[in-house]
Amino acid sequence: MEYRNLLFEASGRIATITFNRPKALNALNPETMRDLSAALREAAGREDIGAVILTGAGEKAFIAGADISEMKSFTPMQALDFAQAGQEVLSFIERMPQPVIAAVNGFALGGGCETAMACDLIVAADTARFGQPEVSLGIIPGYGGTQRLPRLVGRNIAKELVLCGDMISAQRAFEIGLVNRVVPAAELMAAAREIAGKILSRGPTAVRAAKMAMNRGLDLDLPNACALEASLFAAGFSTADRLEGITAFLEKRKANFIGK
Ligand code: DAK
Repeated sequence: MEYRNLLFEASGRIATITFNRPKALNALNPETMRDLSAALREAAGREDIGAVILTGAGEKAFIAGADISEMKSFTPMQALDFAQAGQEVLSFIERMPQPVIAAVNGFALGGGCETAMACDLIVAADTARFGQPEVSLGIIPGYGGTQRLPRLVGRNIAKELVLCGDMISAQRAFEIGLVNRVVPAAELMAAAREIAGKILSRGPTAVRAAKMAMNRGLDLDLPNACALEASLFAAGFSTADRLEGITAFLEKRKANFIGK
């Protein structure tokens, strides 16, 4: 499928979705959010895709936030549509079966930082900058930034970022636990693909269930989260991959997973 504001490329079981409005630093407008929703659903529905990488076109930005110029003229109903559609897309990233890796190549601000935070892992170029600058515009984060950021980095660090609205370096983002890895900019996509490749070599049904257990479990209290884990653990014993993985270990050979 063709997208107006995104590039979609699949190779080696990895789909790469590239935000492609470099002149506006890949800012998110309603059309881009519609594209993103469709592209993620395309990836989720394809059996030949086992992992997704999100990145930004150009060297400057992953996503510099929601499109400020388009937001200026929103009516309250358009703002509501934009909010609901965006929140739905980001929670779809958390619900979709494949792992999603954000390869942050530059500014990840506002909605850009929020998009990265909805992903399963974040790899950042050493030149990347993160931030929730909404309060400088007189608004608050609207794509889950006030909720996902404290869950990722803790309440006080999140408050400093959201209330002061300053940008932080990739290195600082790594130190506070916002990103998994910082790599030289030229090695960003290779690093993201390497992590995706490692995940793809593991049991696909187990990877899917583990993502679900962690993402859904974080919204539950511990006893219910552990009950969810136990159910998913038990369901794993109906898969061919479970038998193959354990048999391969005992036979001292590499497992040949089929994703069933
Ligand atoms: N929107 C639209 N255009 C943007 C943009 C943005 N967020 N960020 C940059 N651009 C455009 C600039 O206007 C400029 O366009 P031209 O003048 O060339 O036409 C071009 O990209 C290059 O930007 P600069 O010339 O400013 O480049 P610099 O290197 O000097 O500065 C910068 C880069 C990233 C520091 C700066 O552009 C900047 O501060 N940008 C704004 C960053 C920002 O505040 N982002 C947060 C946006 S608010 C909600 C859901 C979500 C949200 C809110 C509500 N609901 C559900 C209700 C999210 C809100 C946000 O994300």
